[in-house]
This record gives sequence, structure tokens and C-alpha cells, in this order.
Amino acid sequence: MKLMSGILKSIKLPDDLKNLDDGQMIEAAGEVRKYMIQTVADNGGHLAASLGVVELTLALHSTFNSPRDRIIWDVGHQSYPHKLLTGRWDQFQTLRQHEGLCGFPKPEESEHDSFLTGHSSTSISAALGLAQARDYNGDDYKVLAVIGDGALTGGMSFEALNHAGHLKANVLVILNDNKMSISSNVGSMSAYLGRIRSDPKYSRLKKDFESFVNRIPWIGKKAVDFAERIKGGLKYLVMPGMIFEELGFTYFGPVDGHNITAVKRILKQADQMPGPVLVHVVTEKGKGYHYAEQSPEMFHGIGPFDLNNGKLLKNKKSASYTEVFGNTLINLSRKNPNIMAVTAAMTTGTGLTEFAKEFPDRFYDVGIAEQHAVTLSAALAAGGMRPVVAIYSTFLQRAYDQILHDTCIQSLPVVFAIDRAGITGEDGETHQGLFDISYLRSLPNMSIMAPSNENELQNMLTTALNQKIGPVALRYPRDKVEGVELGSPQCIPWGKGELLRQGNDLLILAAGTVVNSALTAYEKLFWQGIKTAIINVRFIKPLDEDLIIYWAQKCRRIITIEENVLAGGFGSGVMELFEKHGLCLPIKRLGIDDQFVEHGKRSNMLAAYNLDSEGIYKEAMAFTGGKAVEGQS
Ligand SMILES: Cc1ncc(C[n+]2csc(CCOP(=O)(O)OP(=O)(O)O)c2C)c(N)n1
Repeated sequence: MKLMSGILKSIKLPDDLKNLDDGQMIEAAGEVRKYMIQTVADNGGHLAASLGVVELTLALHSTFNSPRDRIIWDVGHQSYPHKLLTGRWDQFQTLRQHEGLCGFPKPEESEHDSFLTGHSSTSISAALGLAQARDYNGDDYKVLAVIGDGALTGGMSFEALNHAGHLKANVLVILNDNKMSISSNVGSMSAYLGRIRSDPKYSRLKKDFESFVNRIPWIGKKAVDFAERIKGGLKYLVMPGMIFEELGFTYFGPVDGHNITAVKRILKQADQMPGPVLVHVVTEKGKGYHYAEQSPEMFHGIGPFDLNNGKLLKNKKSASYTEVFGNTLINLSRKNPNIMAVTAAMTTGTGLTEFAKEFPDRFYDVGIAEQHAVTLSAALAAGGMRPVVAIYSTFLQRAYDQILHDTCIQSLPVVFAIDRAGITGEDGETHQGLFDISYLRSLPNMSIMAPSNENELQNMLTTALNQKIGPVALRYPRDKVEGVELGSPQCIPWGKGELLRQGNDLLILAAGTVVNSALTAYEKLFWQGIKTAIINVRFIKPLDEDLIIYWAQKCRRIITIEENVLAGGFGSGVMELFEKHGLCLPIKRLGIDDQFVEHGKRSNMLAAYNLDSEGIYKEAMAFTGGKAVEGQS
């Protein structure tokens, strides 16, 4: 679908928007929406957030001068209208496809993407940094951060607001308040924004209360002080944006974010103000597409769907690892009242929706606050609970020190349910889960498991919740399950791997679901005369030393496979083990070699990095020269 027949035919760059009158802007908004809905219906993507900011994006680009003025989109999942209005209309159909447009702002892709985003709550810090560099260099361009009310729950946002107020920096923060994070937003700040949104009620209350206080007769200083104090306190309750004012920002709003004229007017006013300014824009997530308005959470990030009825195209036949994790946790929690679950704004994404319903007093959604989630969990463990903190691999990176300092040093029994570990697919570089083995393996007291199928996942979760020695990380992929039968959950032997195939020409050590690809490769290698031993290690830490050393000595050529970067990963652990045992054997490590992995379908990207069965076979043939070990076969 080309869709270049209307008003947007004349829009090549944001500057062209400046010639449109308000009526034409509304027309343009309709065209942007239509094209986004159609494209996401085909490719999948983050639709609801982008639909909510169409008018805001038009107003921003017609008021400011991108790329000279810098606009930073927090998280960046709402940047589709920005992409469409900044010269990427023709490529938009390639959104999220390998070598196509990225689903997030990417400076490499366009000069209009002034800073890379993907992880939440970074935009105000980034805007402040650019603003400081600008001032130091004597430039005068504008710097803007567009941040959602969900992203505002992240600690970094507050750190940056605090600093910006201190520096009195010229930065413009646009708060895009749609009441939603991925699901309903949580926390006191969210409640505060809610009070501002319903401002008329509070304004009336303020007026009534002030006239009441003013009518208090003179009955001594104490009463007057008291009245003043109440008035002061009331100010925080009733004056919109008072919190931001106290942080040193000039507050504008709230303004209806779907009224382009009103948004443009307020942006122009804000632009005149020196120092840090915050414009509070109220929008509706999913605006303009009935099904997304009805189910903004479902349309936050969605696969290809039928745009006539909003239904997903692919019928879900098999469950995902996420679902198996969620169901197992419920089953285990029914028996153990000390199990608690913690998530950082990803209740549905981490499979905890049903848990939250069944055990509301044992469940915490802390907002986009991974650091807090981990320390909270560590302290829950210190208080005798068995917390399971479920966070995607990529977002857990945020909480490294909380894992090390608050959890590992005290060896607290926190279970880290690391979803989306490995190659995650269409979201690309910012969302790959390719570092957790490296960043966790180096931490004393930490154990790491990786299931090769859903039955192992439930058994590993059971094992993790039954051990008493310290923190355990359980990493599993963003994928459908293998289709094996689920037995009743049971503990697996601690620190033990599983020999799946015997052979004496080559040893494959695999961690996670790559075990299954190795098993497929085994057959082809067998027909080439290479008898391969395969071990599903199950435990990345501690490694099953006896099993691995025995088979390594027997086969004398070793391949390790992991969905992780090679540096510091599972293969590195095996090499360290060989060094410890004085073994000097040829070893080939398959994984990601010192680079970021771009966006593209998970299966395609696994193939691109030789982590599917064909790639493993090819690598094994190259490594062995296609020959059995001499004298052994
Ligand atoms: C550090 C981090 N944790 C979690 C996420 C996953 N995530 C992406 S968008 C989002 C909600 C953002 O809400 P908001 O900022 O209000 O934007 P909206 O989608 O409502 O427009 C979350 C939790 C993330 N991108 N980064």
C-alpha cells in the first residue's frame, strides 16, 4: 500500500508541514494513522503508542526545526509518525524487517533521530546532555524530550529532572500522558497526574477552600499559621504541575494532545520560556483505531493482524515459554505461600497476569523500575519470602549493581526469571537478550540455568525455588515451546548436565533451546561419519565438571553453543574449566562475536548467526574438516 494520494504527497520533510493550515494538518493526521495501521497490520509492531502521538508529532514538527532542533523519543516505540514525517514514508513498509526500518529511533537510519532509544526513561538525561553540549559550543538549537507517563516511573527520569532543574538548562520536556504504561500505569506519580487531568474539580476545591480560609476570623497567630500551612499543602494538591515547578521546571498544561491547534499554541508559548520547561500533553493510547482504543495493551506491541476486526492473524497453537513459566509459578505458589512475584511494568509480557489475579497480595508491579524491583526482591528474600523477579534479559541490564550488591553479596535466594534471553527478533539491537550469561556468570554466589524445553523450564523453576543457597537465574527465550509433554514439576539434580547422544568424534555442549538444533544437526553429522556426543548442560553455572571433562577427553574436539555474546559467555566458562583441569583441546564457540545483532525475525537471525541446525552442522563440518577423529572411528 503506497497511500501517497492525499495531503502527505506534498510532505517530504518536516519543513513542508509549516505550510499546512489546521484543516490540512487534521487531514495529514488521518493519513499518517491509516498508513501506520496498515503497515503494523502487515508487519506487527508498536501501534497504540504511535497512534496516540500523531497530532503531537505533527505539532512538534511544524513548530520546531528537525534535524537542527533535536527531538528525543523516550523508549522510541511511539516514533512511527516521526519516521513517516521525516522522509521515511517510502521505506515504512519495511518496518521491523531485516534490513528495513528499525522500530525505534536510530541515528544511523536518519539525521532526524537525534539519539538512540529503546530502553525506557533515558530521554531527559539525553536531552540534558545535548543541551549542555550545545551551550558549551555556543549553539542555539532546541532540545526536546518526549516522555510517556509510564517512562516517567523510571528512576532515571527523576534523576534527570532533578539535575535539569539544578542546571536551569534550556530543555523542553513533553510529558505524553495517556494513563498507560504497557498496561495501566502504576504509582503515586501516576495518581498525581490523574489529579491534574481532572483539574476542574480540584480548581473548584481550591477556590472553595481558599475562600473558607480567608473567612476565618482573627483568633490568634496559631490559627493563621495553621491556615497558611493548609493552604500551602493544598497548593501541591490543586496546582497543576506543582511537583515539576518545585523541581525547577516551568509547567504548561494539561493540554488536549489531539487538538493540533492547542498543542501548537502551547508549544510556541513554552518555546519562549528560558530554563527547563515541561509541557503536559494528555493523549489517548490507540487513538483513531477502534480496536486499539478498546484494547490499548494488546495493541501496545502486536503481531500481524486483520485490520478489519483487530484479530491476530496467526492462530496461537502452541504455548510460549513465558506462559509455561507463568502457569508453573501459579502451581508452585498454591503449595508454597512464601512465593512472591515481582515485575517491572511487564505483567503480561512476563506471563504474570493470572498470578496477579490469583495472588494480589503476593504480586508487585513496581513500574519501569528494574533496579528497585531487584533490591525489593532481595529484601523480600531477606524477610523470609521466596521472590521470583521476572524481567526481560535486556531490561535486567539496568539492575546490575542491585544483583551484585544487594543480592549476590548476601547470597539471597532470589529467583531471576529472565524472559526474552537470546535473540529476540524484530525489536533489534536495543532489545536482544544476548548479554545476561556474561554479566551474571562473573558474580559469586549466582547460579544460572537454561532449559532446552518447556518441561525443563518448569523443573528448573521448581529446583530454583527449592534450593537454599542463593540467587538463581533462569534464562529462556522469546519463543514457542518445543511441544514436549509436561510432567508433574520436579527438582532436577543440582549442577548436573544431561548426556543426550554418545559419540567420540566431536563433543557438542549446548545451553538452552539450541540443544534442539544441535540434536537435528547430529543426524546430518552422523551420515557424514562424524559421531557426535551431545550434552545439554542445563547449568551454565555451576558447570557439570565431571561430565564435561570426561566427554571432552573422549571426543577431543569441542563445540559450545549459546544464544549469548561469546565474550564472557557459556563457551568462555567451558574454556576456563579446561584451563582449570589443564586440558588443551581444540574448541569452537558458537554464539555472537562482539557485535550488536540487528532486527529481523528470530528464526532468520538465528540462521544468520549459525545458531540454527543448518548453521551448527556447517560449523561442525568446517571445524572437523568433515572427518572423524583418526583412529577412533
Ligand atoms: C528499561 C525498560 N523497561 C521496560 C521496557 C518495556 N516498555 C516499553 S514501552 C513501556 C511502557 C511505556 O509507557 P509510556 O512511557 O507511558 O508510553 P506509552 O506506551 O504509554 O505511550 C514499557 C514498560 C523498556 N522499554 N525499558
